[in-house]
Amino acid sequence: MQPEFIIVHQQVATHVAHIQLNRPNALNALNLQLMTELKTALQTLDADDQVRAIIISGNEKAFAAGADITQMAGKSAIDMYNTDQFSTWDAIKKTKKPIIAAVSGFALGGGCELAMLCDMIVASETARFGQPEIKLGVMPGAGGTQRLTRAVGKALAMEMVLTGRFITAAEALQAGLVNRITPVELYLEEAIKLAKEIAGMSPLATKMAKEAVLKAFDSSLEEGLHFERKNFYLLFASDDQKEGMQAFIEKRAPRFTGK
Ligand code: DAK
Repeated sequence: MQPEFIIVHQQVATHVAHIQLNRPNALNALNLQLMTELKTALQTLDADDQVRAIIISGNEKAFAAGADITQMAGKSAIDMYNTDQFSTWDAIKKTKKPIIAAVSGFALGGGCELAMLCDMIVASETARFGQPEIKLGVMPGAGGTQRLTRAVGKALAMEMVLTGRFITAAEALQAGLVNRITPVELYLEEAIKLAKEIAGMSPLATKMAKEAVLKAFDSSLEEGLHFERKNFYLLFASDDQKEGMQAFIEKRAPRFTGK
């Protein structure tokens, strides 16, 4: 069945797929259907050998202005528990291929959390990041207090979470939340450029490297180093390692196959 709230561009550049959140009338508010569609699309692209990097974007006005407030407003704690939205977010988190968020306009609440769930963020100058849940009488629920704090540090994270203040793209860059900023007309192009660069590497190595970097967030240094070492050794079992090193020696571009 065709998704209703996302558009999937299977091949926006060689080995690069693009998922566009597409609920423009609600600033791409993340309702349950949209999140399920996003999860399914990511799982499909993750299993597709032709895809090596994935971009998630919204539109110029909004990446996503948060979870759908109208859908949540009347819910009880038990409704929330039974809906189990976390299983969708957890499934998205399991995507092995690198994901770049291309953010323009609002990335708020769940929208900011979704961008942070991605591996890198390319932002347009108009991007605004925020965790305004406090103004709704709640708090971030999809990783905002944890990922934001790790990305920007305690002082700014506390301020954003406790006041709901939005930060600009420039502040986000300075704080380390985003990788780079572009003029609004170029943010998607820049994300594609970055994704293409990554897609030119060994797909096996990028997956294992991503996995190892993410390990830094939930392990001690010793455990993380041990994990890194395991993946490092494992890559010497791949054709891509032989090809990559041989290509260097022969002074030519490598041809990676993901084997
Ligand atoms: N939900 C539903 N509709 C939204 C929305 C949202 N988050 N944000 C905007 N819209 C809708 C507006 O209602 C409006 O619809 P119509 O009235 O035209 O039908 C349309 O989008 C355009 O919005 P505005 O007219 O408000 O546009 P403005 O430019 O004036 O203002 C704004 C833009 C972004 C400042 C404003 O829309 C706004 O404050 N939006 C709400 C931002 C917000 O509070 N976001 C946090 C939501 S709470 C979880 C996972 C995640 C979450 C929770 C649980 N689990 C896994 C369990 C996340 C929670 C949240 O994100």
